Amino acid sequence: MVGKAPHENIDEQKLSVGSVKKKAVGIPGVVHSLDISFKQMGPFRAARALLQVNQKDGFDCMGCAWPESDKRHKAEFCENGAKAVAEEATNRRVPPSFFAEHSVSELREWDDFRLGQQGRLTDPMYLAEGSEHYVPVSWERALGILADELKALKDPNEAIFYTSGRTSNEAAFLYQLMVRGLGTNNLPDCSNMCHESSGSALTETIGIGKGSVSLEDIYQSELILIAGQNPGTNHPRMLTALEKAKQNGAVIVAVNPLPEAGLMNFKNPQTIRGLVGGGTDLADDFLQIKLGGDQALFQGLGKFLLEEQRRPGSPHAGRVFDTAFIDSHTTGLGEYLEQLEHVSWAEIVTATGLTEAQIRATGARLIMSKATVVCWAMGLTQHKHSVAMLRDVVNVLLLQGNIGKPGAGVCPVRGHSNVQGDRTMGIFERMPDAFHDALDAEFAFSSPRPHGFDTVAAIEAMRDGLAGVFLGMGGNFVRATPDSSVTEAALNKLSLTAQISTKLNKSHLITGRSALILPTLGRTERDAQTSGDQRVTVEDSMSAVHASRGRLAPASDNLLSEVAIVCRLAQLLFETDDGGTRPGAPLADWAAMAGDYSLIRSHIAAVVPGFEDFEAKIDVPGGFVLPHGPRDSRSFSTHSGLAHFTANELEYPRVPEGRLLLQTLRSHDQYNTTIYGKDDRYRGIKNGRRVVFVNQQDLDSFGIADGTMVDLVSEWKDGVDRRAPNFRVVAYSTPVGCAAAYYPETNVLVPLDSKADVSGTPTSKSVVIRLEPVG
Ligand SMILES: Nc1nc2c(c(=O)[nH]1)N[C@H]1C(S)=C(S)[C@@H](COP(=O)(O)OP(=O)(O)OC[C@H]3O[C@@H](n4cnc5c(=O)[nH]c(N)nc54)[C@H](O)[C@@H]3O)O[C@H]1N2
Ligand SMILES: Nc1nc2c(c(=O)[nH]1)N[C@H]1C(S)=C(S)[C@@H](COP(=O)(O)OP(=O)(O)OC[C@H]3O[C@@H](n4cnc5c(=O)[nH]c(N)nc54)[C@H](O)[C@@H]3O)O[C@H]1N2
Ligand SMILES: [Mo]
Repeated sequence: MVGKAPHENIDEQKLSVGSVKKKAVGIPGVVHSLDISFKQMGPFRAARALLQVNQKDGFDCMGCAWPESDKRHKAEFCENGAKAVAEEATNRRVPPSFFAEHSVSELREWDDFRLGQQGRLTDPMYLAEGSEHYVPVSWERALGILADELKALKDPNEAIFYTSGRTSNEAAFLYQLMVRGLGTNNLPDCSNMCHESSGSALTETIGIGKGSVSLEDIYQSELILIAGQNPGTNHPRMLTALEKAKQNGAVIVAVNPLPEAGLMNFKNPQTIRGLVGGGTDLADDFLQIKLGGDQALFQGLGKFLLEEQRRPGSPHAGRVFDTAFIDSHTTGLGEYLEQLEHVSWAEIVTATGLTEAQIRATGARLIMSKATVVCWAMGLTQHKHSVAMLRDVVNVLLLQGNIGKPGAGVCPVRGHSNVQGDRTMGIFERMPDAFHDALDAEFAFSSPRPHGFDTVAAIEAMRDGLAGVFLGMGGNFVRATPDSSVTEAALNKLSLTAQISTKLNKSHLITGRSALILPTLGRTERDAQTSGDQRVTVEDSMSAVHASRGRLAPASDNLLSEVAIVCRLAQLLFETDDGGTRPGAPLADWAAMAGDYSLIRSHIAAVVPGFEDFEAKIDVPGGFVLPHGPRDSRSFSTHSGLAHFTANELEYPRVPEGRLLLQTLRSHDQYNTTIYGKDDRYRGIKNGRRVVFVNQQDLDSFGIADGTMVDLVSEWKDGVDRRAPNFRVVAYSTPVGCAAAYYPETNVLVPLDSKADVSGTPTSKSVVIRLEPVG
């Protein structure tokens, strides 16, 4: 049975705005996801696919990086997980005849939704210089073209190797080995745009860039702060964990500019009460914070704790801080407290838009809690001062010893299902020396040590004519990155762009002078190699590594696995005609590894700490948890061996008169640049995506009515007006001065050099804009 794809782009004429929902999931969620599943897969394939999601012998859901609980439901059901599966396991196909029919210029006019809806790519395709149509090529020819272009570069640093976070550990490990074998560390990844700020802040302060909590900690926590995250849409299975925490007595505080439905009330689709009853109220308090105000909030919380620790009449005087923990495990308290003394409540109130009383009340909750977790996602990582903001989150947790004890810790909730694992495997433009040393020893070569380009630096290099070839291991680089016009022009300058992809997207259409599409297996599909069917592994947000095995028939007979593509390319790059290894190249048996992924895992075991006995450990259902010093033994591998308090000057965005601060975020019907549908059910939007959410008070002061069509124009210090045309204004509950609109339509507004200090992450959650009524 072959599904039908829609013929049209999203028709914004049909856009309608209804009421905002206060409850997440329940029956509407189940109905909506089954509807999408049946349209894409048909009922039989849908049932087969959905029954294997996150089961111990099934595949890992590519919907998000939230961990699986030990007691899995027969269908670990999540509305958006089901949509992610449907998107990959669809019956729709993009065969070579599709490209004969449609030129690249024509396809460039299609929106992201319509492109993605066409279905799965089936054959390797080549777009020759000057040509308007992709034509089918053999794998041999496709990989030959790519290898020849790479070999022709004057310097390996003219090649850029992007990775999106769906890639398995096995493919990621071989990919970085190939890239380093070629002689460069140019390994930008989606993480540069995502949780890089978390990694930077956590590595500096606690010695490891990963979260310190397990699911059990969430269940046992007494207080959970959820800041800058919309789990109802982006991590729906997290709501089940929060519901359980709540049943165990946890208090939940939501910190967000928007009253997100999932944070307010959850109707668990796994339970009858959830489906037909009133659901569970999750957030006890909602702090409707201004965009970028979180550093001020956490400084305010620190200040309150300090005041209570010192206030003579306070019932908690002298007992607020965990002095035993502070004395034995931390350094830098003095400078931090001095900073808190200097910051004023007035400034904290201005920066947050909250009242002092609200902040003190949250501080009082901290004092009452013996075990506190802070969870966050993009709302905290995509600002100019995100790293400082997250250091201040760590400060507050350290004051009360909330790291490395049951029910407490830092919980950066990752996005892509294996983004954390890809980092562990070496997808990073600046891996530590210890990793390079181990890699060199295992493969008898010298990996390059100078740091490579991150995502923004890669775009700058392309723009400045310093790059020649781009290879994407998954993802949709041109749409995910900031400053769309600049990035598109930068890619056009290359000699070749090649994409290893499952689905058609804009990155296949905005290309270098020539381009390749290398279609690959998805995670739901059987991966048969010479030694038999293969499994791969992934690491979730809580450092648990486990196996994933696809069982559905591949979308086409002409797909190669990501591992096979890398191995075949590496053979062309590194092997001599008689099968030997070129001088200086890594010593590795690429053909054997492609035939049997357990050989890759034995190399990983030798290179990456924590993966000893890798193969045996993934035979255990549910896999194993990687070591984490702060979580396991309160040991901190910072240069001092202690956890670091840091003194950070208070920053917050300042927006000129008549302007708004825009955050770019996800609707309920999208997965990053993949658009599943046209609705954002919880926020009341139907049949359209070009909407901008603005506070009524701002609209009144601008004299703009709800429903008006406007252009969004971003203002930046370079004086360039970046414009996203034709958005419908929606009056919405958001703090005064703060607006919201969907990504990737708004990426054109994010200036390339507007990025976070230290981490380099584009500031996708703080873009200064003005509204210009159309016509
Ligand atoms: N269905 C689905 N699931 C996904 C994804 C998807 O696109 N669709 N994407 C995956 C990926 S890669 C990622 S990284 C995650 C993203 O998960 P999220 O981070 O939840 O995604 P966003 O939609 O960017 O939402 C940001 C949230 O932070 C709030 N926010 C914005 N700015 C601020 C701020 O300054 N302060 C505070 N306190 N809050 C703020 C917004 O109002 C919003 O609720 O989800 C992953 N899972
Ligand atoms: N303005 C703005 N920009 C942002 C963000 C934001 O909040 N605002 N968020 C940022 C974040 S958090 C992230 S993570 C990035 C996401 O950036 P990316 O990871 O680059 O984008 P995706 O949309 O997830 O990539 C989708 C494509 O991946 C391919 N794909 C899917 N599955 C597989 C697979 O199994 N293998 C392979 N090889 N390919 C596959 C498909 O072809 C699909 O079209 O975007 C960032 N950009
Ligand atoms: Mo992400």
